[in-house]
Amino acid sequence: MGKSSEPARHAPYNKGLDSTATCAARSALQNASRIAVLTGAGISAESGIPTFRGPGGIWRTYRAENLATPEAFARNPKFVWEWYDYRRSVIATVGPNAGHRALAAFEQRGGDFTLITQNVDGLHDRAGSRNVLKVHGDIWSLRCTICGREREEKSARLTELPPHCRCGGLERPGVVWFGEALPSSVWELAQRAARHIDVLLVVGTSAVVHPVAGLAHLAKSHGAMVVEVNLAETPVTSVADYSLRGSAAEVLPELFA
Ligand code: BJW
Ligand code: ZN
Repeated sequence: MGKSSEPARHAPYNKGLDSTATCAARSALQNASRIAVLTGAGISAESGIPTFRGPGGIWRTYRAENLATPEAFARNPKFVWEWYDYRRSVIATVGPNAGHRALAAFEQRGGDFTLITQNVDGLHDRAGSRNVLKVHGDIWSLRCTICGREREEKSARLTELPPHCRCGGLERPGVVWFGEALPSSVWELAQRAARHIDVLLVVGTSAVVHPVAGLAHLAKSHGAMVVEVNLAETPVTSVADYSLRGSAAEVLPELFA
């Protein structure tokens, strides 16, 4: 274990992977009965999927209003679908990284564990995680705008753009756009978990998109310890007991070692 002059309980930053904060967070996770993990785009960055904000982020190149709103889709479904088709093709060529795999392995040990993700890429599933609460939907799911039928379509490139349902209706990506409600049963489970856990681990999210951004505060106000893993400071940092500055693929295997 490395040396740190900060008291372990309130050490805000780690100082290298073997820091006091990392060791304390690891032992909190080992001793906790109920754990939830909230992930964001940062966990998939080392797999080669761009994040949304920050350097190289998707929203630095594209305007969210033109691509990730129901209004944009209503205006030009083909344009929106071309972007999603492209992203699906990028995701299909990459795989889960050590961060995804560490979470899947930890879940397989058994116990009360909830994985909540804002990511639509499906990399947690591909790493072997079960019962992933996908609060922003799934890019591999298509939903009919007329009859509501949902189907999974995993081919990297769709044959028809925009795709249509067997009822003839236009299909949309099964993701949550700005201004849309989160899938209610999934969101309910995520909030319930946040209220009943001992430790919430928040990984690779800028924590600026609501309502998910409020989960760390909800967990904290219900007595959970909050541990953050991120390259940068975020609004979660102020409520986190431990903020581990590092990449998800490096820190998570250490945390669950
Ligand atoms: C690493 C790393 C490494 C990098 N290791 N770390 C004003 C104030 C408050 C709220 C609002 C407001 N105006 C509008 C709203 C509401 C809006 C919102 O929150 N907007 C804010 C942005 C201002 N929210 C909504 O509209 C939501 N719905 C809603 O509120 O509904 C209300 C309602 C109720 C009832 C009926 C109707 C409506 C819906 C939000 C949907 C978000 N959708 C997206 C797109 C999904 C589909 C797709 O992928 O195309 O979800 S946007 C995008 O942001 C995506 C993500 O899931 C989400 C969060 O991003 P995330 O994961 O945090 O990524 P980044 O890039 O932001 O951060 C990456 C982080 O990783 C950084 O911190 C890096 O440092 C770090 N990192 N590499 C560790 N290797
Ligand atoms: Zn249909």
